[in-house]
Amino acid sequence: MSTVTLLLAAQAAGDNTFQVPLMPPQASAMAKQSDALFFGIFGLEMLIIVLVAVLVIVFAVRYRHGSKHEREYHVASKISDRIELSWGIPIFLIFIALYAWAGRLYVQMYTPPPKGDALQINGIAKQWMWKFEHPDGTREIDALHVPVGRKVNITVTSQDVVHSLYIPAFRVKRDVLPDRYVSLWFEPTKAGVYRLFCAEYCGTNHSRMRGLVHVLEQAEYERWLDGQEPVESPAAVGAALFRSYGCSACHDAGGTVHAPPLTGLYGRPVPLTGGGTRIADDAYIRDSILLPLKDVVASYPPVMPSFKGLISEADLYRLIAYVKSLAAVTRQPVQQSIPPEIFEKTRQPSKAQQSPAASDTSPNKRSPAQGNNSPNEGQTP
Ligand code: HEC
Ligand SMILES: [Cu+2]
Repeated sequence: MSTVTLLLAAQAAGDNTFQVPLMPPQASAMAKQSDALFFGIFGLEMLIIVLVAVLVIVFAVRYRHGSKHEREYHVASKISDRIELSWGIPIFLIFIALYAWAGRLYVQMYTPPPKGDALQINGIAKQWMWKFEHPDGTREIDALHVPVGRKVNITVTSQDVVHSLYIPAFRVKRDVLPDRYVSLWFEPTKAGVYRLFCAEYCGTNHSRMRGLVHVLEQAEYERWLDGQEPVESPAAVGAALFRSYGCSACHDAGGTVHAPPLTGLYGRPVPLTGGGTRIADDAYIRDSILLPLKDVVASYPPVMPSFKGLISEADLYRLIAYVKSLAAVTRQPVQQSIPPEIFEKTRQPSKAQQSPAASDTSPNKRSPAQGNNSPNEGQTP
């Protein structure tokens, strides 16, 4: 009941922009573009349908049985070729243009904005609810509060079957799969309350797997956050989990097992056993924990146990938040973790190449040797 009242109130609230009947409101930057494409294609198709229908009717009447219209007339083949080409080529070009337009929009829709640009929300779908967690750890179920005019990126996974996160007013939808992080982004342009659905049949109560997105003014959003029960930051909870799951026994300095230190890991390329690298993003860290044998860090033994089935999706987000927070920790100057002979090599080239290598904040490639615990790591010069 309250849902309906909220939505009605939102619709009544001084909203005087034109709204196409039967369409959800346009409440994101993407909505206008998506609708323009939709109506562009729809309009063109309507034109063609009407043209064909009119010709069918006209010809059916004109050349009906018994009518005296000329039927033997033939156009010279040269002219008829020209007629064919003169409608065929433009139609072809128009459809290619539509394809390019749609392709551009698709890429835009599914390329998340740069990390620093967007409010990062973590989501978990399960039968039959949506859970969201804000960067400060505030959690909500079947509701999502976001500020207006700011990009929002939701990283989401499923705890059980395939679901699909769908917010019609923002014209965004993304399938949510178990064992995988997908992201969905949008930029709300209008304060209000909008519906959120699961758009993939996922079991008995699929039709109830829905919620409301509350788009608030920035100040109101902050007030809302302040009004929520205070929670520990995800990174702090993650740090405690890192100890309780026994990760620290291997990964912290002084561990008995030869395991890579996770400080400064996030966002860097990791060299892998068997060649190749992977950027240490959320998905990589998640895989490292659940499928440690998938990508083994170069020059480390594949001894990390899999935690598949042992750690909940919610705790995984917190462990990742903890690893992420370690990236901000000041690292030892890079040269200290590079064995002397390799460090000498990096020093020899021109000054231009030397300076990024010497700075500990630059996103240096983690060379295999660097990931290795060199004898003088952790010592001060
Ligand atoms: C038995 C020791 C051990 C335990 C326990 C362990 N790890 Fe590991 N971990 C390793 C080793 C060894 C590697 C490097 C080889 C590999 O990639 O599998 C590694 C690799 C990783 C990586 C990739 C590091 C990089 O530099 O790319 C991450 C992230 C990671 N572990 C996180 C965790 C987390 C989180 C836990 C606890 C839930 C954990 N590990 C528990 C030994 C361990
Ligand atoms: Cu669902």
